Amino acid sequence: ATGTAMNGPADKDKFVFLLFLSGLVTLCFGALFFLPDSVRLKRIFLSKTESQPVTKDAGGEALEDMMLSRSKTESASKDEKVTSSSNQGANTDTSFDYNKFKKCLLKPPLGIEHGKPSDPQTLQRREKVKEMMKFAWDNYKSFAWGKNELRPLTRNGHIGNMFGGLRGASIVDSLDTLYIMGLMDEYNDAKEWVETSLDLNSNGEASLFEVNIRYVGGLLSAYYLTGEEMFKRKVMVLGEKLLPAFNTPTGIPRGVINLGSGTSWSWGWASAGSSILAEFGTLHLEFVHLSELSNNGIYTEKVMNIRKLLNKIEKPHGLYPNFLSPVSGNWVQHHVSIGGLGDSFYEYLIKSYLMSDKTDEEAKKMYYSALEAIEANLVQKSPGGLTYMAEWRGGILDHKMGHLACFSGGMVVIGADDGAPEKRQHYLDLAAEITHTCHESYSRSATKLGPEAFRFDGGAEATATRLSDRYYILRPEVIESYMYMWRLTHDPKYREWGWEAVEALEKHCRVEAGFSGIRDVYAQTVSHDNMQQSFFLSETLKYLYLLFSDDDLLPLEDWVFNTEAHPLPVVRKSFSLQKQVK
Ligand code: DMJ
Repeated sequence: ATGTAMNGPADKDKFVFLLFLSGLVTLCFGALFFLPDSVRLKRIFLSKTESQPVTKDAGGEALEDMMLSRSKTESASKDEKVTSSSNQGANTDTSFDYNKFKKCLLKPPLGIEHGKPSDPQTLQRREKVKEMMKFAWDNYKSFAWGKNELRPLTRNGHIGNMFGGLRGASIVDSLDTLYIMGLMDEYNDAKEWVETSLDLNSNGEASLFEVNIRYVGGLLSAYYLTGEEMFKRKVMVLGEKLLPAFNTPTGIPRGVINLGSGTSWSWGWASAGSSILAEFGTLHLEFVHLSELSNNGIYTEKVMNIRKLLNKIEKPHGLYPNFLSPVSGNWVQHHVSIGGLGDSFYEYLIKSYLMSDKTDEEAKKMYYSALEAIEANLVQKSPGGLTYMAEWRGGILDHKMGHLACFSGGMVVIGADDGAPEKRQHYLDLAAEITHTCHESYSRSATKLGPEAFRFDGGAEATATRLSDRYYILRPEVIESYMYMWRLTHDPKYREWGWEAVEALEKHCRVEAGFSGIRDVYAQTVSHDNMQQSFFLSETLKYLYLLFSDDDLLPLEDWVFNTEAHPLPVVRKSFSLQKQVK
């Protein structure tokens, strides 16, 4: 014990000197961090894990560069300036060659004649859908211009709190629909608004998921379809603002982000601070394209990190529960659903594979295994012979299907060809059965529109049993499945079912100043909810228009629709190779 004790004045002097020396070293070391180029020094002195708390792997360096450019972002006043600073994060040529990209498409995006069908009745139906779009758009423009949605009964705008202070959701969501329909005056108005008035310097709390699927998706599509550089500049600024949401111990983003400060947190309603599968699992397509356009791999790294965690984690019966902790990376509870909270995660697995020019084998494997687990555990047949996808709560089935889950007919059919060859027909049949069930949920109502959720218990067969499930808010999923089923089977019944929906929308949802959701699909006299959702313009009307168009309008060989129906191009191997040799 004495060996460590002080032995007199000489030792005391040594101790004071050593203390002084260590103080000096600490001071110098600390000062390095305040030097202007401190990030590089941090890289030298800190270990990889210390310097990159956000992602657990490769993303560290790019993240730091991103954070560096972010501080420059704050001092920039114009969006365009921000873009150029953010591009400093990439270490290679940032220019995306639009003309080369166009040459790598297999077919012209708008077909030979904008997908004009030769059959007069189909053409007439398509014209009707175009008129509906113009009517919805004109009323939005007259009464809600620059707001997020139109309130068609009170003739004013709605802003809401999903988009963190961003405005014009209906405009951004409509750009591609207007463009493919050839509504060019309207498209030009929309484009001008985005250029002059879409303010990305907002400071509010946004849903990462909603901003991604509507704004990022909408701007990306607009860019890829038109080649307007302005859309690209805007989307790059916005994309960068979303990155801090991934700043969690696992890299699984939280649901809500302040677009100004970058602070993020979980939804108050999500159990135990969890993140939602359908939210963090629905970023892949857009983020891959953000990397494509910026030549900055950070976006792809973020979503690949999510993918890796989901692939690795143990799954109950092979199923993916809806709630995951962004801190521990564990499931928070065992609720599984192909409808709300889970839906588009599955959709993005198969679409990631298709969008990768069928090279993303991991996504493919995860999709078909997930589908197998869904079939084994959730797919049911009702006493009346209807196939449906039930929900699963810790092993107990809830015999209900949400309107949202009706996208799955389309999902299963677009993946039918790439699964095991012996399962192709089975998938086509499953997709057709699910789409049929969803159609039944429409045809069994008084309005011929479907409820928010329908059940298969207590004697119910594809009908809502609770008052609170009876509403229809202009959702697209059932029509989305008709569109895909039509494209892949050409069975005329899907066009007929689409037309039934058009007639029902016209009869019950069209009001004097736009389209409105309704509160009870079973009521003969409808009560309107006074909301024209932006997804009505982006999805419902677009899918209807495509249903009545020839297949060469946005051919599925070249385009994959994000979950808000914004078309994103397949990333061609040939294009990537061209980029490398540039
Ligand atoms: C849309 O915003 C998207 O389709 C999303 O995936 C689910 N909900 C709405 C439409 O119902």
